[in-house]
Amino acid sequence: MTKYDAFREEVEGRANVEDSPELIAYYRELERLKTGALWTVANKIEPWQPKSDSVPVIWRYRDLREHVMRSVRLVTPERAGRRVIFLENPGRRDVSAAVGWLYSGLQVMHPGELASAHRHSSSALRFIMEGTGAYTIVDGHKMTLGANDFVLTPNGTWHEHGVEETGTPCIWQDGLDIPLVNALEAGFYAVHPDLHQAVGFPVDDCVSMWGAAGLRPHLVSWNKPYSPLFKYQWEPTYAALKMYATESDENPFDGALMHYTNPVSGGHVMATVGASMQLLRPGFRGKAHRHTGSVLYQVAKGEGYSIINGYRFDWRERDIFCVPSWAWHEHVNISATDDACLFSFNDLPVMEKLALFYEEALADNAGHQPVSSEAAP
Ligand code: 1HN
Repeated sequence: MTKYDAFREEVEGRANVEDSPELIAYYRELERLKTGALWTVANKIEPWQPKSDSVPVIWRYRDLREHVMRSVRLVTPERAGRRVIFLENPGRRDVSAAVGWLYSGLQVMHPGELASAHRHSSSALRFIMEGTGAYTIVDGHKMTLGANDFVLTPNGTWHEHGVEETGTPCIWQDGLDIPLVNALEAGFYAVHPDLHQAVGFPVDDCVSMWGAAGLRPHLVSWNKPYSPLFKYQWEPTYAALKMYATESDENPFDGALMHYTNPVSGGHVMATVGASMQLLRPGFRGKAHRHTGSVLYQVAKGEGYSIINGYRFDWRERDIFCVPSWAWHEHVNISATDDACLFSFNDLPVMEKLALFYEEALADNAGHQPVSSEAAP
């Protein structure tokens, strides 16, 4: 029994009013006055504990890749704006979310293609899945991108993407907070007046300036609400994780978990979206916990499975899966010889700022969930 079940048993007095002809007539009168009786909706709008409409889902790359590639023949980036296949959670179709208030999609671009510049009040990121020659330009800063690199296009920045003529077809995951921004009714969107922006700085200058571990440039100031480091490369990230994994006590839930940070503040990379990479050593079997906030994972390396709300989801490189808010989850690396790495992004900066972050370890069953013998619904 969780502490919430115990709490529920102790508490009386939830709404329990039976309909009568007079009450039904009364409700109609209230409705005409654009009002309602709280006791008819109280149990729904005040759940005992977070109740996500999102369901755990895995999107396997081997199922999706061919369909993503097919879109290249069907639409151009000019026509489509962005050539993206988005991930739709069956419980969140109404807001086009992959989980909770987070959007995700797979974007594909061929060598020589480029998409026009725009900006919006949503914060966005991309995680490169395959291909060479991809680049993103953010407010005049051009960044070259390779597999497992992570790039930010923070809210309000002009951004555009392309693949060099000499490159190969590229696919990356886009992650955005669009559903959240729309829920808050704060969405703005603009196309760049010249359709493209001039590159105003040396290529990859943000990495030269802000990318040195533990060092901050003296003469450059930064006071925007997002990281000035727009690109986090895979090699130094992986090296940092391996180093951390040998030196630290293991986090029982997440193995060696590190957060991409704003080098100026040490905080999350953007105001509404955080991102992390974790390394699960060979044979790692994590314990189950749950927390508020939604998370989308992308497998950067290795093979394993996660148990989410009692269902097992087997994953391998480039698969994407989601953990809805307050869902139990535990991760396992099935290899006895190789480590596994999970990239993830989340809305935890929002939960933290609003003082809505709660976390709980599974106490029962030595910290592991019973696993359903059925496939996930
Ligand atoms: C966007 O700006 C991109 O910049 C991708 O590539 C997907 C989905 C909705 C709104 C903006 C991009 C997007 C998006």
